[in-house]
Amino acid sequence: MIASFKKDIEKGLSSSPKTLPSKYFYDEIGDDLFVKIMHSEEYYLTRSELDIFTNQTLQIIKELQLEQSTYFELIELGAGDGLKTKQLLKKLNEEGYKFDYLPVDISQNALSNLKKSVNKELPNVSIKTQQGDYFKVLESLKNSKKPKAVLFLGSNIGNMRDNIATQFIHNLGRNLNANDKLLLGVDLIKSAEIIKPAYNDSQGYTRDFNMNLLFRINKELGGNFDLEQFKHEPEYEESEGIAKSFIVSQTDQDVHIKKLDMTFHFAKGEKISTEISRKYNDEIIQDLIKESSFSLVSKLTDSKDYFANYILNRN
Ligand code: AVI
Repeated sequence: MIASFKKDIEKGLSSSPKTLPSKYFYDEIGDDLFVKIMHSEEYYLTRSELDIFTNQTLQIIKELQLEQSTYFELIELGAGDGLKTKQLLKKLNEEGYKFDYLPVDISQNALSNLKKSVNKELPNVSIKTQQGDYFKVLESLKNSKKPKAVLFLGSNIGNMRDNIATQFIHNLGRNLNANDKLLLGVDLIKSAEIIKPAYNDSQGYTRDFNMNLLFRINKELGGNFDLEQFKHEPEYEESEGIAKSFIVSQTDQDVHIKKLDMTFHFAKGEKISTEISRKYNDEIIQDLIKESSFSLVSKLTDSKDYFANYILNRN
């Protein structure tokens, strides 16, 4: 981990414009902050998707074409705390469906916690956690003859650039069989008035989440970033539909990173790009899947039309 962290930080801070990969938000501190973000008033994404999973559960089951008589696998990529999925598990269980729930995550800690809570709240649900890289796990599951429904929720796909997301969907298709399903949860394009506060909450959790990148570089690589001299700055234009997070240097300054044996210069006002969170509409989704083996089955939205769950069929 430290080797790739070092390499990615060196590459990102040496490029112009400077970048830092958002995947490094998520250490123990970052995981904690992300939970706080999800519960914050301004971050509507989690609540909106939970609204769909709570109020349209039977519709989800119908659109996924799950059958009571056929054993299937419900695979979740990047399972987190499973809050939304548990609504679906509960309904499937009540209605007598036969299935294995296979949450996939890189973090064994997240999976262990999820397993404990599912075992406690839904003791009849069969949960088989899968630790590792999404595609390696999917490849290992490919030979199973059971129908599959894959969940990729939370607008996690929005943290990928469109070309990477297209590739991701393509790879998913390669690892599934005909008539398997994909449920893709995405945040929808809407006004800056709603989106910008979601990436700049009043409690400062998102600021700390973003600044955690500099904190980690200081802690793990011996950097001397003065966090007071950098500022969290989100941007969003509705016409583009992409929320962007930056860290902006407040002054002309040099930062030394011991473990890289390198010094980086930051001009006053210079921005480090740290994350993109793409927002979607039907056209963008159609564009993402047009070269893939998926076709659109249906779309469910929450009561405010903020968020969508697209259901796709593997042809
Ligand atoms: C995980 N991901 C979908 C979040 C998002 O909305 O892009 C990460 C996040 N970044 C800032 N706040 C939340």
